[in-house]
Amino acid sequence: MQDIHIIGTGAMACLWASYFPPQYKLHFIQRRTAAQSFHFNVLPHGQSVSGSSLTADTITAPIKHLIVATKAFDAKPALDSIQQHLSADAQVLLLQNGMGSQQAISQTYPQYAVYACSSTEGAYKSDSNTLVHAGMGQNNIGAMTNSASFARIQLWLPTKRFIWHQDIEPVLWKKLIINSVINPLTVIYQCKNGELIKQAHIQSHMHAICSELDLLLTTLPFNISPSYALAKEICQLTANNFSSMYQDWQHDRPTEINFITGFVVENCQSNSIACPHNQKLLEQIQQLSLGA
Ligand code: KPL
Repeated sequence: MQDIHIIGTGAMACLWASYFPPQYKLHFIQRRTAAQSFHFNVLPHGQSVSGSSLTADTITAPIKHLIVATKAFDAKPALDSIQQHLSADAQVLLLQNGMGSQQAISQTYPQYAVYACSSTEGAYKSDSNTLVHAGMGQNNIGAMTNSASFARIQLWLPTKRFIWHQDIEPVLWKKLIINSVINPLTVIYQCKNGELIKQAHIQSHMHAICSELDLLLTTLPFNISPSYALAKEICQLTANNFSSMYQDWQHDRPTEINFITGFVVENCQSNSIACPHNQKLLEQIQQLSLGA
């Protein structure tokens, strides 16, 4: 029986836990918990999932398979807090949005097999023990460190749940570009994703953001479609969704802006690309959100 450790109990943590057949032993690691176990149901199909509930202080067995399902700003601190429990051959799957946290972790822990996942799955928690798997999507996974490989990850992650990418970097960039257009603008204009492409004044703001992003894309060693077309398509496909940043902001939670627009602005600056519109967006969201 394989043990799977998962940091977090949010929507992505629960979704990934639900991928494993019952013979796997699941362990949910939380910052604090008085409970011994964690249980939830998955809607609409009604699957029931349980595992043990742990904190950094109550982990006993060495961790071999770890899924980090926190927000981007919590990922490295969470991993740091349990790193003494990782076994020498540990494999670590990172599920964070944006970019920067995956690179910081793989640079700090090059000795482990570290993987990054970019997901288009749609899921949310309707209460703390209910996961709603709202939209079927795709999990794209690739290696972040040298010892990470498809041969190793397929030994513990159900292969029908992910697509392996020899180079995950272009996949992460494409999602970053989409998130850096849609997410902050849905907060500024307080709207659903689809609304962004309906109103002329928002569209011209989108174009301004995208022309800076397109300049940044020319510095990359691979091709990514122009950012406005990418973002517009996702606005159409997810027209009825509130972006994750909108939801974080609505619930007074810290946003991932520093790992989305913050990463873009940093990269523009290091390539001497002027990005006043993205810079302004970064400052506006930082002022609106709790310190992340
Ligand atoms: O990934 C998303 C997010 O909200 O973070 C998009 C693709 C914008 C869908 O809402």
